[in-house]
Amino acid sequence: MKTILVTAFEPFDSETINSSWEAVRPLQGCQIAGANIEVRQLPCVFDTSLEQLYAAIGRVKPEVVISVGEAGNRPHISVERVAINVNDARIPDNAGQQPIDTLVIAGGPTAYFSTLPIKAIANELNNAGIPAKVSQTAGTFVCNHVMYGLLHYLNQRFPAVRGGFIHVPYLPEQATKHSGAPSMAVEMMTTALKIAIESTLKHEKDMTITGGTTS
Ligand code: PCA
Repeated sequence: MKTILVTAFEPFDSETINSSWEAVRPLQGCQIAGANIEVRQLPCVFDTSLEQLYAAIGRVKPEVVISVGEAGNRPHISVERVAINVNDARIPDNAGQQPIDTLVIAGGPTAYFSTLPIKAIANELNNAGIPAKVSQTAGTFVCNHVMYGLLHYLNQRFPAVRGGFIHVPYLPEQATKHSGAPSMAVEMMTTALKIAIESTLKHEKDMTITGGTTS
């Protein structure tokens, strides 16, 4: 049976919960479209997050890796197209590190494209009544760092394994503390991730450019 590794993050930026973890946590041990789902929480810390991700890939041996993070200012599910080789932190991470204009991987290409079927995922989410878009930036904080490190690692070590990143909005209970912030119910986010997994298993390739690097 295929295994899919789904990661999410611990809380950061003085939040007590992280919407990505709340959405991903219920998927542990689920079977979706004949695949077994393994979930892991990553620390919101540069480098340590990647060490833990690589260790999880080594243990779980997944066919697909989907990393999920919180983007509190976005109203929809963001299916990320590209990760860039830049760390440029607006705030310190959970270990107090705040890299400015450093490389994620020295000597790595400028960027990696997601190898998930990003257009198919966004379309199928919208067809299910869930607001979603392909996003052209995962930012320059720990989420982009994890997406870049994931795609670099898969490219170098496990080229047959597909991977990518999805950002989810705040949960309603988080949005109450940020005036005017958009939010989405956790059940809708979890359903969205199930659809993203089904869509990934259904579409080996997308209509868009996937799997390449830019240098
Ligand atoms: N969101 C942050 C890091 C952890 C998370 O959930 C980001 O978008 O970089």
